[in-house]
Amino acid sequence: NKQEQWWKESVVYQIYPKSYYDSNGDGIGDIKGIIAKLDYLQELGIDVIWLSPVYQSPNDDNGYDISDYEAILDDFGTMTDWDELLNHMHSRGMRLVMDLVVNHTSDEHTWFAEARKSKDNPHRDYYIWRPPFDGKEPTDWVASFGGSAWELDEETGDYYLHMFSKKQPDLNWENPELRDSIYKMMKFWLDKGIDGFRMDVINMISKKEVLSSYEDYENQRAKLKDYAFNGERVHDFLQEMNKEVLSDYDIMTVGECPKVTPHEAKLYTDEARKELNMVFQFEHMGLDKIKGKSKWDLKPLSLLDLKENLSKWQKELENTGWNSLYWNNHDQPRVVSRFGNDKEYRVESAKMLATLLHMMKGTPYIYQGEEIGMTNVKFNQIEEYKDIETLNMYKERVLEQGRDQMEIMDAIHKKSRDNARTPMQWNNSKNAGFTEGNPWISVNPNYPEINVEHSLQDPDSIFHYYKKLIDLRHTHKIIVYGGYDLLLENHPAIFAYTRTLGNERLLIVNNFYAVEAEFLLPENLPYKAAELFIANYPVDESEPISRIMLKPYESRVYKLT
Ligand code: TEU
Ligand code: CA
Repeated sequence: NKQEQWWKESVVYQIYPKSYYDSNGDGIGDIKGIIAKLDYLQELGIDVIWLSPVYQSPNDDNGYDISDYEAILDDFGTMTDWDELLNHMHSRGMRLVMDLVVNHTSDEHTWFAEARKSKDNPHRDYYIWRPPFDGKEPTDWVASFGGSAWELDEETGDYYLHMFSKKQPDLNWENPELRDSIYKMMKFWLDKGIDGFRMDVINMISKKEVLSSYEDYENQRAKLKDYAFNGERVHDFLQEMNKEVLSDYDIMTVGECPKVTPHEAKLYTDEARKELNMVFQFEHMGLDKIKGKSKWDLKPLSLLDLKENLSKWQKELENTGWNSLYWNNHDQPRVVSRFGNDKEYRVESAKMLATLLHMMKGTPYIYQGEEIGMTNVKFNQIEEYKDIETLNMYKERVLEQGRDQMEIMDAIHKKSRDNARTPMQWNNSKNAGFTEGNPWISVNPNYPEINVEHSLQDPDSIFHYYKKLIDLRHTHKIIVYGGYDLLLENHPAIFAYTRTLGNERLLIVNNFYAVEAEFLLPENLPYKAAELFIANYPVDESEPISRIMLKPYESRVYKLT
């Protein structure tokens, strides 16, 4: 905010390697596959790639369960392939951000294999162990993927903590040797020349306070956020990490922080505090679920809620910290299906959502396939789904609780993480050109219509629109650094705002729905001329902007002078 930084001026593209491009026909995307697509990414114009985990892993959670931090998973290739990827990217002026998953390891990591051997093993304290309480779990905490967060280790009679699957034991950040081991591993990658880290659930690493209270067992029925997020020592740990590691390199850091509020986000990203550059917050991802319920318990999104929420983040982080901007990632359904209209107005609504986000202040993230308007998938059989979270939920609700199967499948169609994980759709040949073999997860059957090859050929495609948005950001500092102000706060269908830098001003107008909407320019917004920057319908540029009839999902960006 105070200072100009390359990571504030960048657009990031996330790659989920398993589903990107398979170079050798085994049905699994790989590193050589990414290298083969760098021309494509350069054409799009992105600056940074965030690569989801490619480390050695038994794949209980698709690589977010790491068994060796300094080795590449065989499915993805070799360290030589990875070195080549980095070289190719750097020679094109692209930067590489790696995923850092250090809230937990795999139970197959040598640290855990050692730790579970005996109570006095030197690695025992790398993890979080507690004796049984009254013959049962130490607390009634629940894991993110269902069931208790505690797993009994038969051998030593203690429970270990796992906030995700039982194959993802949580690391004990209270232990300084563990922290040193993590810092060493981070330096291993930084010294290879990477340009930053996306830190998986980094606001979960401090849990000490709650863990030490047992007397209170009956009252432990608090929600997850009270025992596992934003714990009391998290800022100490991040400041130490910054001092020991991050501050020695010119890199970017983004911490994935479920359940953060703007107040907490500022603590993580205030430049003066020397922790992280930005966080991924999740509030806007929760607006279409019933408050206090799980991600599967849905309600329709209200545009007023979305405006209120995104505007709050824009304003709160205006002078302190920095926002990340995203609609999608590998854990979220496809935004065009979720907040747009993937039927009659797929192209228009995808462009509208892109405009809305990319004209805001912060660093935008594009998730693979978003740039061609990929949609959610509807597999009819639960067997087609691969995601541990989806499968566990189905088992719990349908098989154990006997709930209505149709209703649960409907929730899966809307919210399963596999919506984001079907293979990237490259062309209209078999398997969308993703693989010559059998894909590890089925391709979305809409690939003959929605694919990269089409998008590249069609000058009006979503791809070309994203390319233009990225280009605008690169050429106009106001898009990066300008202040944000919401317009028409209570309008139920239009999301409009301005960006202001010095005496420059941008006007951004979006119709969020499939019916026409009338935009009336507020009177306190004087202008002499309006220059059209980008729009998702043809626009008569001589048309006055004081009153605009917006078509379904229409977006326009004007520069006002
Ligand atoms: O996700 C963290 C997280 O909070 C998840 O619970 C997320 O909210 C959920 O997937 C939404 O359904 C990170 C990774 O992004 C995810 O892929 C991993 O499974 C998880 O951490 C454990 O490493
Ligand atoms: Ca492969």
